[in-house]
Amino acid sequence: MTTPIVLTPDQIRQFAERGFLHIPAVLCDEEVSVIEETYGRFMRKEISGMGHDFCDMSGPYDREFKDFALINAMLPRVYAPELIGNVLETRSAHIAAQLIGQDIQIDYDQFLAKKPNCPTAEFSWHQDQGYWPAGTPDTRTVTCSLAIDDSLKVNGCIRFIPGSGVGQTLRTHRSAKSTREEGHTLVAEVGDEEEVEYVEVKRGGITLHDEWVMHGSAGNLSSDWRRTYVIAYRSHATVAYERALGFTHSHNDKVNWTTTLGAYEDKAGES
Ligand SMILES: O=C(O)CCC(=O)C(=O)O
Repeated sequence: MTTPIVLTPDQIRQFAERGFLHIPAVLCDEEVSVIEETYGRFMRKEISGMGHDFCDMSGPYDREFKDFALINAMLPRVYAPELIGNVLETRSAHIAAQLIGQDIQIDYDQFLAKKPNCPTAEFSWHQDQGYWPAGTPDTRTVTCSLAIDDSLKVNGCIRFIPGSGVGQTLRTHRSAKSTREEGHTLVAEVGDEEEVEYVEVKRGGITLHDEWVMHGSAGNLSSDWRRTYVIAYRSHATVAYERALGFTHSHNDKVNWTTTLGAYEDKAGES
């Protein structure tokens, strides 16, 4: 068993002030390889019964698998319970608790993979809170992204606007496509003068971000995949509150909940 990662006061301050943090080498190569086996089953579309939880984040739900640009496997631990308790879950839970408190649990998990040579495999600028129900009293969130492949500028690594979430103000989000049926992602405006920081992460490293920081990623211009494994932590009270609204982070949810975009009647999911 490895020694748990203890964050320094500077790392905790960085997360609070900038809204994100990069920690290299959280998992070793062999540990990533174990996760990769299950990951591969999702990427080959071998897991059945996922409905809209297996989709292309950048396109319509009825897009054919062969045409996917940005593969999204939502809630993988629900569909492959062997993931429960894996090494990333254990280590990221311990790290997240140091950032936002001990009263937290996994809210959702997600596999995201950008196809090689795919400029459209992008995440528009957004705040995660823009995807989630408005009115949740306690929004504290840590979203952890593990780099399965080296995540580089050329393959569309995550990028942030440091400090953009400090006021906890939600910018106006609109659908990145003309309707959300044509593409699930949302986009918020970024000013020309805003400083953008790209975070390149080696395989086994993680980034952590909060629910207010503006972030996104460009398309994949390399000839290799960019695969990430996301686990988001929120408080027990918040998870209970949002589940009572019927919001489970599944793209199969059929609920009415309100975001900045207004009420959705159907197919409301999240990032
Ligand atoms: O890793 C990326 O490309 C962006 C993912 C993202 O926006 C998120 O996890 O909230």
